[in-house]
Amino acid sequence: MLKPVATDIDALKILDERLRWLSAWTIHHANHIRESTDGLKVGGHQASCASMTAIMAALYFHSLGPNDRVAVKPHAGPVLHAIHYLLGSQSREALENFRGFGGAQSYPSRTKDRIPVDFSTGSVGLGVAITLFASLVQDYLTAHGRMEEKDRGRFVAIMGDAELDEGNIYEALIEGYKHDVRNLWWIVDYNRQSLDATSADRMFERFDEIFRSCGWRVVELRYGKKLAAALGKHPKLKSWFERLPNADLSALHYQGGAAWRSRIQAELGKSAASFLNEHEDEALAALFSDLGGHCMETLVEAFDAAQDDVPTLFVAWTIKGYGLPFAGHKDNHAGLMNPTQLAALRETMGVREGHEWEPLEGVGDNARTGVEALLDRSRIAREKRPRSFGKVAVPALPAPSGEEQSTQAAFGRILLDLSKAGGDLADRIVTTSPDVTVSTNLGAWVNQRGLFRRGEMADVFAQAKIASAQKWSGGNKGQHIELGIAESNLFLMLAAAGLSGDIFGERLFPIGTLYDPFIARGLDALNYACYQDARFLLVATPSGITLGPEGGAHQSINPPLIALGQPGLRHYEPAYADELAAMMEHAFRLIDDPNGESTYLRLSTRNISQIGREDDSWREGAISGAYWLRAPATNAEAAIVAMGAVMPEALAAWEELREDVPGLGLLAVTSPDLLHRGWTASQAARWQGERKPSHIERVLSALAPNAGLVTIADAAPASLSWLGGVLGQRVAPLGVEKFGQTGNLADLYAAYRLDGSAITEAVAELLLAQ
Ligand SMILES: Cc1ncc(C[n+]2csc(CCOP(=O)(O)OP(=O)(O)O)c2C)c(N)n1
Ligand SMILES: [Mg+2]
Repeated sequence: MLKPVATDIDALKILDERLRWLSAWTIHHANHIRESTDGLKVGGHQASCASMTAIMAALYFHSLGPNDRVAVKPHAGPVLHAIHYLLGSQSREALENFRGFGGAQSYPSRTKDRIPVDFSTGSVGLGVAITLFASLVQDYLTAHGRMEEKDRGRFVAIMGDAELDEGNIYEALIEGYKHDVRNLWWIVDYNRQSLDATSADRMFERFDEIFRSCGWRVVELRYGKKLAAALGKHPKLKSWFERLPNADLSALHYQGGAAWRSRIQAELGKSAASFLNEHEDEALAALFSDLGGHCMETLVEAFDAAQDDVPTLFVAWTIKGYGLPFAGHKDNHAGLMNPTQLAALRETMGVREGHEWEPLEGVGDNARTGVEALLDRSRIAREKRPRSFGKVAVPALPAPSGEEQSTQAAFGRILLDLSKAGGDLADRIVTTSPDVTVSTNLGAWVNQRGLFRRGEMADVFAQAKIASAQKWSGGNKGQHIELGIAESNLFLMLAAAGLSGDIFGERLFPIGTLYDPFIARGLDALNYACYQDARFLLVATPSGITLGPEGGAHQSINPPLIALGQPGLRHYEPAYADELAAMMEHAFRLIDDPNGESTYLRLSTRNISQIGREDDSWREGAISGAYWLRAPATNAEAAIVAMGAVMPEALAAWEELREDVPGLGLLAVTSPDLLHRGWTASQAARWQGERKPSHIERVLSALAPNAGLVTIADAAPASLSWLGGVLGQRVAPLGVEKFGQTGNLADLYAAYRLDGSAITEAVAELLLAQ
């Protein structure tokens, strides 16, 4: 914590102006000065930036310590870049190329920006909530002795007021309350404008109540010092001001001093005469613009006063577009100043034409020393930390034994065995689940490793000697973070824990479990986690219509297609327990590999007979996405291509057909996702002169060029049907295209054509059609 000296406030005010100028100029440059080759609007949000330059100056140049981490409102990205430009950690070149290829990103990006971005933002609400889960991860690491108390930081989210409409914020708030989260500051840029218009008055103060009831301290920063003093002297004026609806307030800010005067005259008459006489129009506009979020003294005082660890919501009143010609206009969200307006702003900022990029241009000699000193002190807090990988040894994971197993049960066994064997990896695993811990087979692991709680949580049922297979006690050393049923929180938890190597320098191996269909519930948060390159293992089970009696609401159909289109996440779908063990081992390695990624395992509750193996040759193929479970004869006319839980049907059909269709192959697909990626990468490489056939091309070239493929998966058939495009082979796709329903496996597989006879018929048709 940097203690302010009197001159710091002046320096901070100067830096506030610099940020307003540089953010506006960066956006202006990209739109009006940089040559456009495609005629597309470049865009940017000058008004949203101007709204919070004071807040960000107070934070970055005064309040933040080296261990604090911030999620910045996405459309204030240019302010963050301007901060780093002033600190010397952002280049002019990157700013000149704002929103251009390889330039500063439109919205702060951990992976794409060269400046230290603690959390990427873009999809509003998610950046806010991830700070809460990051704070929970910090508590976890300190409780586990992986981090020292003195290295703890605060997690700050700077958000727009309309961002408060995102439901995921309240899901996080509820979860946070249960876990007694702390060290959080959420700062609302309360400009009462969203994208489309001004925001609804009826929510005023309701947000405060919601947060307070979840244990937060709410600090309202409504007035700057000058406005507070002026209104303090005029109680009638104050209550008039406080009753102004959002839209009226914004309109007055836009219209300026004369409009304030005539409105006050009309509504307060004589009682406001002396006040109005004391102020010229311009002074009136300036006075009413002195809201808390623009007043440096107010901000610094408020931040200094909140130094304990109580989670705090600051509601900082602001004007959208503060200091810009479209301040307060309801349409200003994507508004851009025209060159004349920009030139006028430049003049008022004391910036000479041609010197627009000079960091401290227009700052007088007297003030410069103080500003430079403040920048120097702030610099240490904001360095980009190297990412941390490759430090954890991942042991071989043996497959659980058993003639018949489901992949879901095998998952639980593998984790249990790992827990019993102990070691660094086991100690760094943190599991989490939105109220489906037991039903996704994490129970045995939790029995071993316990729930994570700050403070002890006794297992009341166990103490009362009530028989239960599941221990449910928690404490500081527990390794399972139990969440309420909110899948979005699961993915944010995985994102935060999956960034622990980057944020805290301590790698965790987060494993999250949920039912496969409910991935869709948290999809944007999942994408958000992947976009930041968070590393985790997602285990989705049960899946497909194979779930049987649970029925259509719980039977997933399209997650393999989701995974096919999701960068940063690799999908594996094992049929057998030994495949699963290999995949989990690989997934752990990928978590701790600089070039790795996260893994999604789609598992099933179906018990199936395990396969006898002659050797380990299947393993490499299984990790690469497919292997021949039954090798085809050279130039075979047909193959069955199957994935996951329907493998027994595929094997049975293969047995039945092998005499009639000599050389018939059975390909076990373990990852359509990896096969597709390999295929397209190899195509792209052709144009770079290094064409090597991809795994799936090599595998399928064992068949005749015009061979027929019967593809089958308990999922959307498009997961596998594209395989025909690889070598131009013909395809008969089987899979689930309609909503599922209750039933036993035989009935469901027959009705949805996932059974042996569907495969036999499809093979016959392909052969006949030749
Ligand atoms: C999930 C999501 N939905 C929609 C958007 C598009 N969007 C970007 S900013 C914005 C309005 C933001 O208003 P507010 O949070 O008050 O920020 P301000 O610009 O007023 O500071 C919207 C709808 C988005 N980025 N993310
Ligand atoms: Mg707003």
